[in-house]
Amino acid sequence: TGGPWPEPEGQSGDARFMALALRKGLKGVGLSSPNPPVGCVLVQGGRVIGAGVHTRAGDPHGEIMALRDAEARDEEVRGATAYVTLEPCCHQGRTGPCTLALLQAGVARVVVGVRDPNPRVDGGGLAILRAQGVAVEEGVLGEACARFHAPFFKLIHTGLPWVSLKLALGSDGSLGPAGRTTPITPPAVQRLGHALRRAAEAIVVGRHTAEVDDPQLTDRWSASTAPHRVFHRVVMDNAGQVPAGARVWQPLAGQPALRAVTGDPEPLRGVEDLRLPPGPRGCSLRHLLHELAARGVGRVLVEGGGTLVQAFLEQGLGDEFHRFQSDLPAGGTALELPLPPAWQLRARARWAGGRWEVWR
Ligand code: AOF
Ligand code: ZN
Repeated sequence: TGGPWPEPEGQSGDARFMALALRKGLKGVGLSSPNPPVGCVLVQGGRVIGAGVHTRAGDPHGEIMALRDAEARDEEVRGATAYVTLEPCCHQGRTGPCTLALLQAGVARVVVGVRDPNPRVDGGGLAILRAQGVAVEEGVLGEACARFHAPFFKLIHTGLPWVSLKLALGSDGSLGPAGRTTPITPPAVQRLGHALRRAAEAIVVGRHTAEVDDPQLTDRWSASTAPHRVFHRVVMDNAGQVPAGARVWQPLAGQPALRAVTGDPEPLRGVEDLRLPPGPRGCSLRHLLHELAARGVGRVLVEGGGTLVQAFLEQGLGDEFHRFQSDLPAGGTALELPLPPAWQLRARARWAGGRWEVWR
């Protein structure tokens, strides 16, 4: 999911423990939205005595989970250092404030990756800790932490979820001949694809992809490890053309199927229609994103097809692009992809020398 993130093994001092906090935070990705998946590690005398992560809005924050972990392990928290990927909150929301909990537990030093841009926090957490005599360090692995929490920052600043775009292309830059289904990718690449789904709370595909590939768009996250996870399966089907028998419409627990429409097509059993105003191409994608945000979605994965990914790019509504590149031609026409220059590349795979290379 995402990455590459700094490996704790390759770091020393504060950076090493912050890398551990990031690794812990990764466990909350896909679960915590609209909240950030904050990771926290407590260290006493150079030894980790507790770790925690925020995995659900309304549940305790990462810091609280770490304090509870240390307590459960019978560890002494007084005088410890807390490593937190995001500035501890100082407000009373659904939970909190974490600053108070850290102070009460007697934590002596707090190392923070990046400030919380939430106007209710925004440096206030750091100020409170400092005022109470806690040693505060800011910006340790700051860039990595900012990148890790970028989806939350975007949600706070714009109200829109983070949008990852994914396409598998041939060496000719094409998706293959029109109307053919996407070639089956090897297990390593399928795993990467599923890791991208797992990091998202919604998947979106175009009508053509839903019809030609007939995918289920399922998430393989086990229900036992994350029973509250909701994975929205969305098809852009303006005029309601995807047949009622398509696999994507089959009901799945915790994975609601949504149909984005502009008109008033015949309703489908078990499928919720998102009625959207028309946009530059089909439905308004901006409205779609707002609708998803209203359902608590903080991360969206757009898996194709080419036209839909192009539409997101043209309208400046994508945040990162995952390109799965083969070194064999796919045999269609090259797809125009108006990628911004400073594009974030989070993961990719390439067919090279007779095998797939996968980067995380
Ligand atoms: C932290 N640690 O693990 C997280 C934080 O409604 P609440 O109480 O859950 O507060 C949500 C806000 O708290 C969220 O918008 C963000 O500013 C901060 N998230 N803060 O100290 C955490 N998830
Ligand atoms: Zn908090």
